[in-house]
Amino acid sequence: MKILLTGAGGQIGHDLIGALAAANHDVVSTDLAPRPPSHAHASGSSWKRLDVTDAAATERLFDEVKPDMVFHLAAILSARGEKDPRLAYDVNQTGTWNVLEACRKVGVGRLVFTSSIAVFGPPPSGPLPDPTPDDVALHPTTMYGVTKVAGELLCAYYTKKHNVDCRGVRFPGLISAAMPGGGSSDYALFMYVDAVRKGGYEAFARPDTRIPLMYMPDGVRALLEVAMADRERLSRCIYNIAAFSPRADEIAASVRRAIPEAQFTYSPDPRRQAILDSWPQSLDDSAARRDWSWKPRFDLDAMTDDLIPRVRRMLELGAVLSSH
Ligand code: AKB
Repeated sequence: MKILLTGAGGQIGHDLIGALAAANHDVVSTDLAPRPPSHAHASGSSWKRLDVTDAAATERLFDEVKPDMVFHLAAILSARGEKDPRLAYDVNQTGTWNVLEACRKVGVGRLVFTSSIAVFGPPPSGPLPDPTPDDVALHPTTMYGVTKVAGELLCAYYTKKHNVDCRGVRFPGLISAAMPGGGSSDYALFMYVDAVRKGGYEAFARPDTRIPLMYMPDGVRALLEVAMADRERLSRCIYNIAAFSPRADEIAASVRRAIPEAQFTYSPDPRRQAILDSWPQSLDDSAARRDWSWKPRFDLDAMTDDLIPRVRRMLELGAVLSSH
């Protein structure tokens, strides 16, 4: 199958390109930026420049490539989006519109959308139910969340009206040995990275912060499973998926199993803490489990055991990550 990725230079693209290529798909990776050195493993797949905010360029490239399926990953995440809401609106909202319109005009049959737990926020009537199901009223508190809600609704609209078969998942905070990109959930990854390279980490979140998290291999598998599922099995377009929901200090304890000397302190950043506090503590993913047999493979400690050697390798290869 010919598969085009938008935003391929980000954290998900890093692992998704390899998984698609391993399954013998013909992968065309696109991003505003050139292929990052961290994506050198994907040098077999082609890389093209695409700014999804440019409608004409998006349609032109889709027409040239004529993909069977598009994974739409391009997005500005929650923390960066609050620093530059206009940019988040342009990339996430206008970009998603442009990608859907290009699919409609060029006749791309299927689009896979990456939504997020950021679509949720506390309703006026009280806290979110825990676990939070797929269908609660959505009250996002960030521009990222607002645009992801709109993207989900556009996906349902294009599926119904324009025969573009859109499906996708609401990702928890994703953790992997790759560059994160301006998310509020990044504290969780930096607990690993800074424990390895500095012997500890000052988290920008409180120790009792609890949000849904997922290890990237499960996240990539979820995307592939929902992408390839028979349409008749899907009762909705976008699904909650869940793996584990540790407190920040439980992540620290898990890291200390592997690096006993690692020191963790907590200095909450009010803006990012408010975003984290607005998200669900855990997700109900029973619809994904029922419709396409979704099941995570990694719990917190299994992720820790697999991830720490990968973080070591990433740092040896010279990745430069800023903790803030
Ligand atoms: C973020 O923190 O903004 C993202 C997300 C949870 O979608 N990682």
